Amino acid sequence: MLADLVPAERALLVAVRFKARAHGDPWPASEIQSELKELVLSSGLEAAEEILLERDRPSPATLIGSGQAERIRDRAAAARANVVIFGADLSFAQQNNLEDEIGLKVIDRTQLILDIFAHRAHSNEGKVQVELAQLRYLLPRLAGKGILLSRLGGGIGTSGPGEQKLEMDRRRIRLRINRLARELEEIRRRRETAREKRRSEEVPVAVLVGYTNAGKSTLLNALTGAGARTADSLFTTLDPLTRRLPLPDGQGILLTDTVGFLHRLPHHLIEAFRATLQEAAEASLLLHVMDASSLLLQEKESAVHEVLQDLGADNRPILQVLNKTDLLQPGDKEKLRRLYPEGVLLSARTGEGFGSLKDRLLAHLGKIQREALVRIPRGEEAWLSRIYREGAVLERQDQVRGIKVRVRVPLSLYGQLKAAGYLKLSS
Ligand SMILES: Nc1nc2c(ncn2[C@@H]2O[C@H](COP(=O)(O)OP(=O)(O)OP(=O)(O)O)[C@@H](O)[C@H]2O)c(=O)[nH]1
Ligand SMILES: [Mg+2]
Repeated sequence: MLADLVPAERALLVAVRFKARAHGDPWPASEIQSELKELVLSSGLEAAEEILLERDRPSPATLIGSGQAERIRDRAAAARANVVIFGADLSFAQQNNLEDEIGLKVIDRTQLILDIFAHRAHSNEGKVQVELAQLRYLLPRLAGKGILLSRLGGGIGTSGPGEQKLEMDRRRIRLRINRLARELEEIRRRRETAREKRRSEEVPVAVLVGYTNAGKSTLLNALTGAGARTADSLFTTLDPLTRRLPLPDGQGILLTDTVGFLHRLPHHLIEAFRATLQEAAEASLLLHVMDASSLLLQEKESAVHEVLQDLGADNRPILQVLNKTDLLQPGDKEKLRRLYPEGVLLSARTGEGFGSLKDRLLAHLGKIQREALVRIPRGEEAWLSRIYREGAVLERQDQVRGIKVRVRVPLSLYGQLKAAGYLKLSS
């Protein structure tokens, strides 16, 4: 990758928080600042110096005002930084003005996040989605036809699957966007077919969703031995990974791990990752994995809900999983139980709480009902009594060789009727 060829970049971090209500961020300034630092470190850059700016409202030309830009220039020089990273989004004009005033390359929050995604994309699907998001971000930033992206220089903001784009002009970028969008549509269709197949096999799917770094992949690994990559870093997982979790009832459930969320996640990325995240919108259950040891537990929870809403997945049943209980202080668990009476407290690291998670998954499966048309042969009426006991008979027709019934039964019984060969047509 291009970024690997250029000398390590030393970044000056500028966290920005506006106080005016219309522009405000509910997060405390210190947390905005530490999330920016985590993002920067996750992108592989060195954090040379950090500045926190609290302003009333954004200034149209430079976001932070000219006086502040001068201050940044001096601080950057003192810290020998060669790139300035803003923890806010900048318009094209703001970015240009700031670069002029500061005299260094300026990267905004969306570009930083896109860069991390670009480094993490391994699968074709991941690469297509990231490149599409990068190009859609860059297109309106090309001032005029013919201006080359290479003016951005190497390093941060130019790495990843989209790096060959450097020499492209607007027209070629549009063509490439169209091609990638078509490829993505193809991917979406393939995923849809795979989901159809699972639906027809009646396998329930639970999708692990949650804030980045909450421990989703660690939990999937601990439960199923999946071997997914985990790290104390943001956006470790990009590609969905599905594994079967056997449960004591002899059936099981499919668990799908996927990309983590972030507060103010760039819309470009949500759009681009729609194909991957569609799993969540159709899940039988969402396991919302939270880092119970985080000081921003509830803020992160609402950030996740916002993304789920954006994806049309907020109507799915949710099981709250409060992870990392091994890091809690005495007394924390009681507090969490009061805050999340429906939640499961567990530690993906130690295995504490896995039993109750499995019980809750079983309880969820027990609630899933299926309608079916069934024919019970004479002599096998015991099945019929089970159907009456565990489910409901919607229609009944007594025939010479057996009893034909339309039933609504729990998934487990449905599976057993199917295995016994009594299922006629699913309805
Ligand atoms: N102490 C402790 N650490 C945990 C636990 N679960 C996960 N972690 C750590 O938290 C960090 C993030 O874990 P991941 O499983 O990669 O998190 P993720 O939710 O998949 O993150 P993304 O893929 O980036 O969205 C890693 O350093 C894990 O070792 C836990 O129960 N206890
Ligand atoms: Mg992960």
